[in-house]
Amino acid sequence: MSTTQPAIVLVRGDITDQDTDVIVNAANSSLLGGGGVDGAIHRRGGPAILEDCRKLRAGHYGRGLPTGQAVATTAGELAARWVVHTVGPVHSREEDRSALLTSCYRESLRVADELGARSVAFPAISTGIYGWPIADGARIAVETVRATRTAVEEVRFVLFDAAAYAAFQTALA
Ligand code: AR6
Repeated sequence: MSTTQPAIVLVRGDITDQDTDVIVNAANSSLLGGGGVDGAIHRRGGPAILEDCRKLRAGHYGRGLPTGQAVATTAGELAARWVVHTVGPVHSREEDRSALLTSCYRESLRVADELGARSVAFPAISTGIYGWPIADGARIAVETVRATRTAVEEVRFVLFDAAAYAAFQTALA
């Protein structure tokens, strides 16, 4: 695997519009859908994604996908080739779970490398329903991508709102 640093690109918009090889889903352990990014991906990608997720649950991931890990399925009707599902940690004020959030980005890139993907779109994992403060979530995302050896050439962070976009700009600077 030849590895150089991927270019990091910030986009304000909807992750389901992206034409990258991989779209990363901020999923939950059940892999069976939810709200936020997860809901949007399953809605636009169609039933083939859920079908693959059910197969994963019937096989190796009988107890679900553990927090911090990542696994690939088809992207169904999305423009991407694959969806890589990862489970972010729920934010806690009592316990430092940042290693798990770091793991989401690192493991997603590892799975993307296994697939031979050149471009990967990430949402700001855990910063919605799971409550992670956006500034810290952005810092962890950018630092982890910069520190990970990967053959992926472009990492695109797709931010839904102005505040998230600004947080990633600050983290990149
Ligand atoms: N495109 C890009 N970003 C989005 C989109 C979209 N279409 N929709 C939301 N965001 P979240 P989490 C932003 O809640 O915090 C689900 O129910 C959003 O503003 O999608 O990891 C799963 O099944 C936020 O900044 O994911 C889990 O149960 C970021 O994406 C749980 O939510 C992540 O928000 C996971 O929670």
